[in-house]
Amino acid sequence: MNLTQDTIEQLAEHLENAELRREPVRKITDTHPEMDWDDAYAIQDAIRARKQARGTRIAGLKMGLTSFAKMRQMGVTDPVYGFLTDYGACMDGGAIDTAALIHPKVEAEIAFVLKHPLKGPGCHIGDVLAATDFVLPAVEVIDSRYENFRFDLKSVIADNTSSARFVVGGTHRGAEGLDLKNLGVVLEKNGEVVATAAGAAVLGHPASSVAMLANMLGARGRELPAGTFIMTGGVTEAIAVAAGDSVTVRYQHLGTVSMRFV
Ligand code: OOG
Ligand code: MG
Repeated sequence: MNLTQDTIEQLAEHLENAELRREPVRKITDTHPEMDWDDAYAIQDAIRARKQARGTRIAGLKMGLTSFAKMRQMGVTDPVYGFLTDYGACMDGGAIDTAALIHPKVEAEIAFVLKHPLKGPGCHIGDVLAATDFVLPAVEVIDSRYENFRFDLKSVIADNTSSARFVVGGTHRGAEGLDLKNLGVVLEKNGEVVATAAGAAVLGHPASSVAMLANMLGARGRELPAGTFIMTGGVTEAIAVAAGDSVTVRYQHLGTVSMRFV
């Protein structure tokens, strides 16, 4: 760690205020180029603590930048993790208020709910599938607090990996008998197909994203408890949305997830 506790707290407040006031800011590595990975996750943890102190509940965890499409789009090379909040959960088929967001984008994702805890290091797809209660279709609405979505990995980790809203579909299936690698995903905006992918777009198999999360948390002495809801990362590049847009994502074997932006 290179930053003092005071600086970590101050950067957490700065980034959380950007979210709450919807005022984008410059990426924080411009002013704090010395910050390291532990500093970045410490800032994210401090944002989480600020929210929890005000009564926010943590709804789950997310992996980000797990597909080559996303890494290419954002110009980065490694996956990251963040947390989901209770106020971020939106209804399938409902309306999402863009007035509370800066520059939202949607991502089609496959989500897992665990029935057993997972603790890295050494977690692999087999451990994840054995620990999975069921999988669900989900859409993440990301909203970077950085101007023009311009960031580097440390800045985006500190900004809770652009986490903002998410919508979970109602079709849940056990992982057994589901070919998650070949599972097709079709993303439509205003009735037009704008992106397509298969589950394998995420690190070769969405379960490897969960394994990587368990291993990244394990390196920090943490584990994934039974019952954890995990979003594994966008299978395609993220698609910008604005008030008036509607989005439907069709998942092979897992139904659809839809929302409109107002
Ligand atoms: C970072 C978050 C990426 C995903 O699913 O890849 C993410 C960003 O692109 O703003 O959530
Ligand atoms: Mg995402």
